[in-house]
Amino acid sequence: MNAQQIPPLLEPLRARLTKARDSIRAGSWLPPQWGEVPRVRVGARWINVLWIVPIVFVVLVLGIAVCEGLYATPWFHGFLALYPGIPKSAPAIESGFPLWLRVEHFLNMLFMFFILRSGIQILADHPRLYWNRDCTPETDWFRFLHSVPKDRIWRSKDDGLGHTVRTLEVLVPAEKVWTSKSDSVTIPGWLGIPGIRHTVGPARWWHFSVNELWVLNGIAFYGMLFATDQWHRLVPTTWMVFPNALSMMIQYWSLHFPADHSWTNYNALQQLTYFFTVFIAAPLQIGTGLMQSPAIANKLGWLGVPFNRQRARTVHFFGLLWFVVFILVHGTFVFIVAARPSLNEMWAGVHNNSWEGLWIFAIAVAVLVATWLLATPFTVRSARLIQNIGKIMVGRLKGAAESWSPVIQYRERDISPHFWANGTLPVSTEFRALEKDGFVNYRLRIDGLVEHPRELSYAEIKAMPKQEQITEHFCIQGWSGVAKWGGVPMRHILDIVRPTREARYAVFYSFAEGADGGIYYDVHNLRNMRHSLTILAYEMNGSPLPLIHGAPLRLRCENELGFKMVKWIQAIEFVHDYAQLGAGQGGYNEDHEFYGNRMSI
Ligand SMILES: Nc1nc2c(c(=O)[nH]1)N[C@H]1C(S)=C(S)[C@@H](COP(=O)(O)O)O[C@H]1N2
Ligand SMILES: [Mo]
Repeated sequence: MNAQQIPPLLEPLRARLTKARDSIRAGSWLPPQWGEVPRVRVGARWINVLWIVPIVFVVLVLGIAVCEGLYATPWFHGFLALYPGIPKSAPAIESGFPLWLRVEHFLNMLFMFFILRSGIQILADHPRLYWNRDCTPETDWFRFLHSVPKDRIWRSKDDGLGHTVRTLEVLVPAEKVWTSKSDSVTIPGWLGIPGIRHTVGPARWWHFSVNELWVLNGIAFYGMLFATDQWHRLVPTTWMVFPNALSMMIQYWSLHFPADHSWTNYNALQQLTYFFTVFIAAPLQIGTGLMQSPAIANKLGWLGVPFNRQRARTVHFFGLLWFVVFILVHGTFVFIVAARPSLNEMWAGVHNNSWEGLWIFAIAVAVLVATWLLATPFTVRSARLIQNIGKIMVGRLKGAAESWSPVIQYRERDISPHFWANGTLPVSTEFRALEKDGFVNYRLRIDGLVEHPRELSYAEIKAMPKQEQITEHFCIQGWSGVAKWGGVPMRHILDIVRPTREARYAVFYSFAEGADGGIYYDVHNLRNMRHSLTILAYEMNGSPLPLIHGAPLRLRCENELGFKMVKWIQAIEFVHDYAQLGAGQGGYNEDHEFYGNRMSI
């Protein structure tokens, strides 16, 4: 039987899914919200990071005075004779700057700019950093948006009988609850890609796709480095690198710039910083980046408790700072120490005083500037294309990661005191009526490619085998939280309705609308549905599921990012294909916000 001929039994619901634009349009997107100058919390005080400017200035000037003084001492003369800046035993590189090295250096630069910008864009979707996994408001140590407004923090209240009050007094308008979307900020389009608020979808495709190219380039670089004598440039082979680096620091800081020997040797200070960048900072960024995903965080097992997502995110941010500072200082030094010879070496591969390097460098800069300027307008106009290219480049890997590891379960005491909320509550009169009666009249419709279509009442669902689990939630925007969920395993539902052989996906239809109109939905493959921790939850932290978190029923699919867990579920349809639903991307945020359908990374 041809699966496409089966009439969809949930036709009215399907009809309420909307098409979506292929570009980002200001009119139908979240309105802009500018953040503030980044601040760092010290105790109870928030300190503006711009203080760093005068502090660095004072440190630089004082450093010059101190190093000038040191430089003139007889002690330093003796020290300089012993440690001129390059260890005496350091082998000289004979191959200069070969073409492969120059090309990889350029590609690295090109990729790095995209990675940094898209990384900042992702950060702007939850403009706070924490050391704890819970992301409780006021516990952030860094932010570039005001504090979460106290009167808009959603707190579940206890009714005195040990039950969380099930409903909010009236359906809460979105403006009254500070959701994680409310928290996202606009950044300038020249800085982020594309700067527009809540464009984490396209930004992630950029970040991951270019990362893939960057990693490939890095692997080629490591390989060539060790296949030739070039590794001597970067890898110190004597402890003398440290006193020599100190010597270089005093020389530079006292404004005595010694002759540059880069053609055959980097000085000890260059060697240490380049070594750190290539062999420590870069792998650390890859590791801490991946550790923020459910697939890898769960793979870490209990190590994921001390090395939780927010710590990884914080360390990842320090890595970002390192790369930014490195690029600025490295670039500055090229120009103040030995501009022409350095450009000749790194861009033309020649060791002379010609102008050759400058021309090639100028062309490279033109390419970098052009791609920098085009990235944002191109992303705004062709967000769907970015999504499709991203899927080709990294989609398969993200999909494969769904089954990489079992999901970790936590202990009661790990439960987060605060759990962010996201999305907009259902507003239909139908839902209000159900909600008013405590969902006694609620029916979950399960239909489509199943042998036994069913309508299950709330009471029937609660009478089914119940499973409880304490798990970590990973929102694509960057926050996380641990909660205990109770509900019926999806496996049990599958046993009842028995999907046919043609069924490949389960579509979850919400009662709520998405931000851009049309009902919120998401599509999961059946393997996710058979996962031992996939449940239809009606309890949270031992109490009835609060309305804002998805009552009467919400999906928990623990190996995916949060947006895939549809709240306020009204129906489930089993289908063969999802191309004909909505805009065909496999979910509301996939259609409207350019997310991927399989997202365990
Ligand atoms: N119907 C509906 N379900 C939804 C959303 C939504 O906007 N509408 N948001 C998703 C996102 S992005 C996340 S992170 C989780 C948040 O769940 P919580 O509000 O219980 O924290 O719900 C998901 N389910
Ligand atoms: Mo989310």
